[in-house]
Amino acid sequence: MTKIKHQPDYPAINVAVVGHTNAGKTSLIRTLLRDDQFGNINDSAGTTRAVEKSVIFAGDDAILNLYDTPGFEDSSALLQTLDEMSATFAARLPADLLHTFISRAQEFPDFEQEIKVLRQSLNSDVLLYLIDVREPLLGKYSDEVEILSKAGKPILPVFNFIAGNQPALTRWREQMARFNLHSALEFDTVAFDFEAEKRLYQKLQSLLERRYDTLQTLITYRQEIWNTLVHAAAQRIFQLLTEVACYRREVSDKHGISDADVTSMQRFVRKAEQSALRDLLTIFAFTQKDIDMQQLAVSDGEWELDIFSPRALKDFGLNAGATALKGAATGAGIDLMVGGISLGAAAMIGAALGAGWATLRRYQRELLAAWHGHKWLCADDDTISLLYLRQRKLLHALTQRGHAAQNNIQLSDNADHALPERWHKIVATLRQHPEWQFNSTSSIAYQQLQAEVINWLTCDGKDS
Ligand SMILES: Nc1nc2c(ncn2[C@@H]2O[C@H](COP(=O)(O)OP(=O)(O)OP(=O)(O)O)[C@@H](O)[C@H]2O)c(=O)[nH]1
Ligand SMILES: [Mg+2]
Repeated sequence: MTKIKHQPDYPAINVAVVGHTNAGKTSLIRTLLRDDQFGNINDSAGTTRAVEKSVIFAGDDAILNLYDTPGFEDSSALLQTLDEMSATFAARLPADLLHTFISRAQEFPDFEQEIKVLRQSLNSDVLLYLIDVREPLLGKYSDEVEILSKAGKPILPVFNFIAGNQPALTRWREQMARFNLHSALEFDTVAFDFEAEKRLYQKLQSLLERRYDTLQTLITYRQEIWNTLVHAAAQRIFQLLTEVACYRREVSDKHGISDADVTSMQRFVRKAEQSALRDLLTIFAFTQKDIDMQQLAVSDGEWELDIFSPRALKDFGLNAGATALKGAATGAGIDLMVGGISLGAAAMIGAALGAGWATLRRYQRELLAAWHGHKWLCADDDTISLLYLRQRKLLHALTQRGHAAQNNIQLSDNADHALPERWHKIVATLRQHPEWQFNSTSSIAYQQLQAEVINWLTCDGKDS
């Protein structure tokens, strides 16, 4: 971790999050805090009723004080009231008008919420002005900007609900430019996109030049945390792959593979995947609501489609029919391990070479052993591939790298299905080390494989 520069002379930067009701102010703060318990969020207007402070730290240093505020409701009436008031006395600065208005708050009970916003705006260093770009460009929004401008603070418009709303976004950008607000941020508040978060801090750097270093400290710190999270998630996926690829269950020679053997293997795989899925959601502090908004096929901490369902294979471009290559031990996601190689893999190699006989000769000893009682049931390659592809997709959704792909579903679908070049080789190696299932950390070979898979998962696009 980078050592955080202590800046005792500088207080935290005060950021007021303001905007129309329901624009997503509280959601934005939750996302920045990684705290799904902060405040209340609701589809109905007027959810936040009081200013609420939260703090973003870099290490022990408070960097940002974020102030959630109630949403504006009737800004046109407010602007009219302010205009009327301004006619009655000569305010030196627009902010003086706001101060006077606030000092006479009891005369304006209808603006109780708005007064809280104005007070907080005057006490802040910068305003984040949240905009739901799906809203039409109505006068009330212009009035909001005009009122907020009177506080004399830098304003950063933050465009929310941007996914799939490009034309609306362009209109809003033009609208803000008319108010001299040329720098703005696109940020889907429910999307957990570190790049967007970084851009937010960078925009604040340009608006608050004197606080550049403080904000840089924050950017560096958050970047490290983010990298750590992504790495931890990729490591967890590799652990899942190891658990499942290394799984073996000895099959009685006398009775062959029983239903109980198959059920037990399947139960193991399901539980392993479920536990990994829950860990990934926990790492990124994702809630069911986030999952729903990202349209992930996950509910109650489980994938909706069972890992052994043919539909699940098909969804990821894995061809259930190809398992026919595997000879006797097909179906239900199972394979037979014989010696160091699975029958499925042996048959695939044979088929690929176009010479079943050569394969047979090469693995003669192991194959013979199968007939003489040393058989293990294991998960087949397709199942392990599917585990990888599903978790990779989840990771992309959690880190929002799938987000840009919303405009290009075709591309993202293909990318969802491609396995890395060395994929089958890695699975074969894992299978040969059943001891890694429970104790692997000291093995250098294991660590190398782990590093390779983590690299696939964390370096976007380079794995296919
Ligand atoms: N799909 C989607 N929904 C969002 C996004 N941001 C917020 N929402 C939803 O929009 C609704 C309003 O969000 P809030 O964060 O409560 O909005 P607010 O601006 O704090 O509202 P008030 O406190 O009432 O002024 C909630 O149902 C959120 O779940 C987003 O980026 N995408
Ligand atoms: Mg709110």
